[in-house]
Amino acid sequence: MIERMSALETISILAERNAEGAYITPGGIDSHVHLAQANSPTGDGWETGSRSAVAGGTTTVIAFASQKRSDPSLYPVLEEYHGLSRNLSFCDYGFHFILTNPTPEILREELPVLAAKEGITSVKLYMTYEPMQLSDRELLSIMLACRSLGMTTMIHAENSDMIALIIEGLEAHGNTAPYFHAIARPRIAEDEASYRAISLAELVDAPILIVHMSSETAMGHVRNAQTRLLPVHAETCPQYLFLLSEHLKPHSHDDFEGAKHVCSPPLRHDVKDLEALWQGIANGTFTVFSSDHAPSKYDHSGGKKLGLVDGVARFAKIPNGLPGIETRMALLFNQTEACQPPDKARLGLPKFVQLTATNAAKLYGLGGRKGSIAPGYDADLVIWHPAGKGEVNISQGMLHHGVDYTPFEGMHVRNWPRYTILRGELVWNKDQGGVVGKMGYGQYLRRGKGEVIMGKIGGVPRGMQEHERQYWL
Ligand code: DUC
Ligand code: ZN
Ligand code: ZN
Ligand code: ZN
Repeated sequence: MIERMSALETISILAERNAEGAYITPGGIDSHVHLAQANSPTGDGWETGSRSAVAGGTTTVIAFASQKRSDPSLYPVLEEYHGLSRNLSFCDYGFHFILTNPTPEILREELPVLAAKEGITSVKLYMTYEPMQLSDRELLSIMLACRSLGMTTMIHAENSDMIALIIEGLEAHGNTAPYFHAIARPRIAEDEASYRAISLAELVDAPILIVHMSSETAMGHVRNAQTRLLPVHAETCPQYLFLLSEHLKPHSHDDFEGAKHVCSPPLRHDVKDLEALWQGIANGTFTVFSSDHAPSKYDHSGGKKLGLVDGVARFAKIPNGLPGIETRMALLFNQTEACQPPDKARLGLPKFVQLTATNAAKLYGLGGRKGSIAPGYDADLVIWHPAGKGEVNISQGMLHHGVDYTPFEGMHVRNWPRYTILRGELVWNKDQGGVVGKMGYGQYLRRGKGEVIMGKIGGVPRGMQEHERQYWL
């Protein structure tokens, strides 16, 4: 095995042998994936999910260890999720906690220990979904605790009551087909919650990251906050850049097939929505580009068809989330100048690297080790095909995940990772052998404190002057 400190050495060896004329980028870091999670019953486990990751050029994933409301402590939760992943991963990995019951003991006593000893330095919080959602007061308490520990607070921002009201009305009118999922969760629900999340974070001067953003207005709230130097980060995902709500409509032979495109926030209606998000990619509003790989099988009695109740489609019962861990890197690389003529390219290669690897490493406490090609870093690399080679029509048959469809079926990309290298070891060889890494080679990563990438703590708040905080904080 090639040791750490040898990324550059690795490149020179590969450049001589196999990589002539090809781009080499850092191994992808997918900082938002759901694997073997209790609340996605037929989703990928670690074996299939991490195998799929390396086949798509991702060498590190950060998945979720999800607290149930009834869990009074996070230690058993972590043990459970270690148990589900230990010796099963093809890629390196860490965990974020999903907090649903933020007791004072957890915030004051457990989080500091888990950050220092277990290297879990980020949490995800939900503003929607009854079993998981938190009140504004709870969000504030968690943000404060995380701020003092140098942890990153990720937020799923949608207004729960707006959505509940619309679902009630849709169901009363018998409008329960998959398409109505996109009606039930309008952009304003995301806009309002994103603005509120930013306001809460501003009050307590805490860094946040709003996950899986899909709305131009919500993105504008983030952009404004960043302009005021607030430490507000944003994430978007392939589905919000490439897919529209028309996919939720009935397909030729299967009225329920729209269920394959049910995610939250939902796919938006208009190509203008996609264009707006591409602007956010180009102008730096988005800090990370992750898959939000949240897979459920379509054709499985316990999976997507959960939304078919006695033969009647009920969108509100369809598990939310799409698979995408393997397609993420190639879909974005295909939009760079490496694959498109200059007037068609959506982003440059440096931005591709920041969005798929470097920024996630910094934000989530893996800086100095992951996310860049430099001395002292792990030799985690993707070697692409030379220009003009390696094109692929994405199809379910070529993928390595555990689910039975891809929402990106039929999309054409001009390049695909030819080799994936994790800590100096070849783990994916597209030409010969496919996934050649060993299950269990992936290591658990104890992460350090996250860096603030956008804005700064102690910036210029609008809602509360710095001197006012001294009386209560
Ligand atoms: N949020 C996620 O992060 N993933 C899937 C569904 C959801 O609501
Ligand atoms: Zn979410
Ligand atoms: Zn479709
Ligand atoms: Zn998610």
